[in-house]
Amino acid sequence: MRVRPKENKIFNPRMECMSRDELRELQSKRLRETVKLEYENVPLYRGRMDARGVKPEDIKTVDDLRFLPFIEKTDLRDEFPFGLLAAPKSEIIRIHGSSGTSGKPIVSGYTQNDVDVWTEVVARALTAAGGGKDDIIQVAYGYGLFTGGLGAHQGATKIGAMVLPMSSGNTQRQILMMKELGVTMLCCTPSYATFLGESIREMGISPEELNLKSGCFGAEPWSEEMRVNLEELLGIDACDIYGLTEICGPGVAFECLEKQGMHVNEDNFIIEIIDPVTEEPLPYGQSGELVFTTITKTGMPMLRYRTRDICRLNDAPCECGRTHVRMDRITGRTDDMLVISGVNVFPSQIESVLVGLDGVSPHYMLIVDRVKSKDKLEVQVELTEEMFSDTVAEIEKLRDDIKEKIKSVVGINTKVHLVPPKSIPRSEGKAKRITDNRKI
Ligand code: DLL
Repeated sequence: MRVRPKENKIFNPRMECMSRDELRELQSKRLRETVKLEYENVPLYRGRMDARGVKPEDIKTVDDLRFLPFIEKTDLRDEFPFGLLAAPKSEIIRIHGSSGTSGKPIVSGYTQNDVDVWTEVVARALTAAGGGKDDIIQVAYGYGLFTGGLGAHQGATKIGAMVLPMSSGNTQRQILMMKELGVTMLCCTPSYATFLGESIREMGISPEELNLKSGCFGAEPWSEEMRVNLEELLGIDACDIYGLTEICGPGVAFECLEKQGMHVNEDNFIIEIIDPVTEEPLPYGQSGELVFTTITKTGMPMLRYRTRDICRLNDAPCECGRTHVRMDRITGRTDDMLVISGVNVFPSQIESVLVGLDGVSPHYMLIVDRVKSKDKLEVQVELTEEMFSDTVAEIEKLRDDIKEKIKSVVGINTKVHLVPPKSIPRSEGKAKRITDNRKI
C-alpha cells in the first residue's frame, strides 16, 4: 500500500465538531420542530401519537424520544407512494426508492431542503476521505432510483471536485477512464471496487500507474479483511459510508481517515440502538438494532425508523476531532433482507414471483455466492410433478420466464435452477431459504 500523509479535512467544523452539550440542544430543538411537522401533516403519525396519548408539546428534549412510536419499512410500503409526505406534493422535487418487503417498492420524497441536507452530508463524507476541489471523483454507484449514484454525485459537486458520473457496470470503460483521466477518488460498492481492482491487475495495470488515493464504499456489508484487500489492490485508503433511502441515502454516517467507525451526522439524524425484541433503548457499546430519527428533513421526515441493521455505537472521542458518535460496521440484520451487489433483496419478493406461476411449487432456495468479487444469486425452484415430465423446451421456457419476472421485481439478474419435485429439504420449523456462501 502507498504511504501518504493522513489528511484531516473537515467540511463543516462548526457542525461536525460541536460540543456534545451544544449538539444535544440543537437536536432537541430540531426534534421538536420535526415532531410538530409530522403531527400536523401526516395522519399515520398523528394517529399513532394520539393512540399513545402523546402530543407534540410532550416532546421537549432528545430524552423524550422514547415516548414516540416507531415506524418501519412495512409502513412505507403501506403508505406508498405519498402517504407519509409532510410537505405538499408541489414541494417535492425528487423521488428515490428501494426494495420493499414483498415486491412493492418503497419510495422517499425529497424537498429542495432535503436534497441540500443530503448533499452536505455526502460532502462531509468525501472531505473526510481526503476529498477536495482538486479531486477527480469517479462515481460508479448506480444512477437512478437507487440513492448511491446521485447521492455521491451531489456531494462530489458540492466540494467542487471534477465528477465522472460513470454509474455501475462496463468495467473496461471504467478502468480506461480511471487511468486516462487520472481519477483520484472512487465511489462504489466495496465488492465492485474489489472487482475493479482485480480487473485492473488482470489488464496488466499496476496501482502505481493510477492516480487513485481513496474512496467511499458502502451500500452493502463488508469486513475489515475486505478493506485490507481493497486497499492493497488499488493502493488507496478505503472508507466506509452508510445510509438508507428512508433516511436520505448515502451519508447518514461515514468514516474519516482514522477508519475507526462511521461518524453519524448527528446534527441531522438522531441515532438510537434498541433491543429488537423488547424495543428498549440500549446503551452505547451494546449491539442492537439501529433506529434513526431525521431532524432536518421536511419532505418525508422519519421519527424512530427501525432500520433492522445490527450494529454498535461508540462515543469515545475520535482523533480527527469530530464529536459525532461513531457506528461500527453493520454486522447483520434482524430480518431476512439480503444485500446483493448493493441491491436490497427480500426472499418474499422472490416468493411473490413463484407463487403466481404454474409448473413450480412454492419451495425454493436462494444461494448467494461471491465469485471474483461479484455477488451471484442462484434461485433453486422445485418443479411440480406435471411440469417435471414435460419437454425440455417447455422447462427452459419456464426457467427464462422466472428469471425475467425476478429481474422485473427485484432488479437483479439471477441464475434460475429448476430442480426435481421434493428435492429441496423441508424444514419442520422456520423454513431455511437462504444459503449465503459469501465470506464477508
Ligand atoms: O444502500 C444507500 C447507500 C448508497 C449507502 C451508497 C452507501 C453508499 P438502500 O438501497 O436503501 O440505501 O439500502 C440500505 O443497505 O439498511 C443496510 O442494510 C445496507 N447498507 C448501506 N450502507 C451500508 C454499509 C443504500 N456501509 C441498506 N455497510 C441499509 C453495511 C450497508 N450495510
